[in-house]
Amino acid sequence: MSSHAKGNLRCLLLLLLLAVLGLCWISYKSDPQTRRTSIVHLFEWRWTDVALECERYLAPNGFAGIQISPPNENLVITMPWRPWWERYQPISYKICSRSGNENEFRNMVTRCNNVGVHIYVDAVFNHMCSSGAGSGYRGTCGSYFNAGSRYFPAVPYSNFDFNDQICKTPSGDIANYSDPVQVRDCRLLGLVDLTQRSDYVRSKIADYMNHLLGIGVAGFRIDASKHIWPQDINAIIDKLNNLNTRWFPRNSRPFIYQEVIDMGGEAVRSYEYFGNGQVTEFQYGAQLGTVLRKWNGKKMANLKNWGESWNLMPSDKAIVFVDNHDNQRGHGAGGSSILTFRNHRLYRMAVSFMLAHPYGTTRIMSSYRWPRHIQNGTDINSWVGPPSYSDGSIKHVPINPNGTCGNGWVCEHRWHQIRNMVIFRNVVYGQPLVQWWDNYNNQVAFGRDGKGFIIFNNDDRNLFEMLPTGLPAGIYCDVITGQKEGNHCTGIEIHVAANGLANFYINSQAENPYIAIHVEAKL
Ligand code: QV4
Ligand code: CA
Repeated sequence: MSSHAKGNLRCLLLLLLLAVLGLCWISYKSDPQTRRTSIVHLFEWRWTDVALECERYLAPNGFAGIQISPPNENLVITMPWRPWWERYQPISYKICSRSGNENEFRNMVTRCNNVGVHIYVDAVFNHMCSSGAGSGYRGTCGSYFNAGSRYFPAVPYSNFDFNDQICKTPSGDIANYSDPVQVRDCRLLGLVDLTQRSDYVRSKIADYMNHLLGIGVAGFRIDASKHIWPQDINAIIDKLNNLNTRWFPRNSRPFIYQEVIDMGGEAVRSYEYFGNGQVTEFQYGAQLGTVLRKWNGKKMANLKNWGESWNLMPSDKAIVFVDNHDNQRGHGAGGSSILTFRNHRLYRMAVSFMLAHPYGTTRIMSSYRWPRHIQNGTDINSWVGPPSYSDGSIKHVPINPNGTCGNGWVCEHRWHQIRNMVIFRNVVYGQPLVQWWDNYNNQVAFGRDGKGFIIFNNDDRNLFEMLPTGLPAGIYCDVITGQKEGNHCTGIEIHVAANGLANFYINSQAENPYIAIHVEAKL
């Protein structure tokens, strides 16, 4: 080959390399939501509605996954209407519940996986139904059971599979939360307690979970994990198959998060469960609620070292949320500081702070309305189940022309501030928190290194500040008062100068007293 030809070849190879690099760059650039980071709990939704929501809303807005209500057969309870919590009283592991049958479940998992939204199943296997439930064919699939004799033939379980001989309290119920043994081996709320130390029980539970994995679910919330020995959860996880390779890479393991309520002061601690996967961080919503409500002298400036320094668990272990289906109605733990959709102004700020902050894996609550009725400090209607017809069937979730939900569904995940912050979190993924600013009170701001910036005014005086954002120069559209549509901004525009400085004004009385900007919302 002449040296001239060699030169041409080299040139060609170089061009080819550049072309490949260019293609990679383009595909990277054209997919701003490569990393999806948030889970939404579609509490009590029907499977057919979940499937539609994946396709029409969750996938296009970058949601990573959904926590669904327990899909297995449960005890039908009428009081005279059906409480939401009947679903935490299993009768068998058949897939049929008020949310739908197995065909509808399979259809949902397929359709959600096809658009890249993963399904996380609420797995209830600490217990079966209440010991006082009697007997009969009162499961949601019509299966027979006898709670008194601990007989659940549709699994099958019999009295050998329960902790009655192992629990040492006189009543058989958990009496003292400072004794870790009875927390695990006695009955939670009188629910008949399975003995997960038995290989038979472990196998029955794993069979159920493997059935779901085969259908294509991506992981599990393990209900009442505090009441199961961590080593028993570990033994069950060891029996689980990998994720379905129709949608997931070979050898992918199920995502596991365990429900442990550790507010301090009890025998069982969340770190005992870290070896099995992630754990719910209930301190997160309780503390954030206290700060935003300005209780106990707390202020947003205190959030400068939010995270592990607040005695929260390590970030990579934590599932975080502002409220959940229990503490939004006074069940479980968390206390009065918990913010919910009812305090919508503070709630939006809390959820947005959570989504902007790098700590933890974030879960958004999506609720239904119920007629709250407080008597002597407790909500006597906290049992009220989802919007349903007189035959007990759950109502569908109709979408109004403005994108909100009808039929009594709150759909917090569709509030545009929350939706836009789910996108914000994806855009800033992996970027460290930088440029923290506060006024020593309740005006705070921080950036996510070159990708996004957020600023809050939870004080009673207006905010006027010029602050370094760390963002490239340009005009950005605030995703809280509006959003970028085409090349136009429907909200406040923020001008970032060449040196990264920008002026912010936030009226303390504003309906949304905060501003969030990110590089995908640059005009
Ligand atoms: C009643 C009495 C008991 C008595 C029993 C006798 O309160 O003292 O022993 O009767 O039969 C419902 C009723 C409850 C009733 C129980 C059994 O509310 O009053 O007990 O049924 O009949 C949900 C609800 C519970 C509900 C339960 C089962 O929140 O109210 O109980 O479903 O239907 C702790 C745990 C934590 C738990 C949290 C609520 O550490 O794990 O309490 N959270 C999870 C779920 C939650 C669910 C369960 C666990 C149980 O998130 O939704 O409880 O699966 O903090
Ligand atoms: Ca137990």
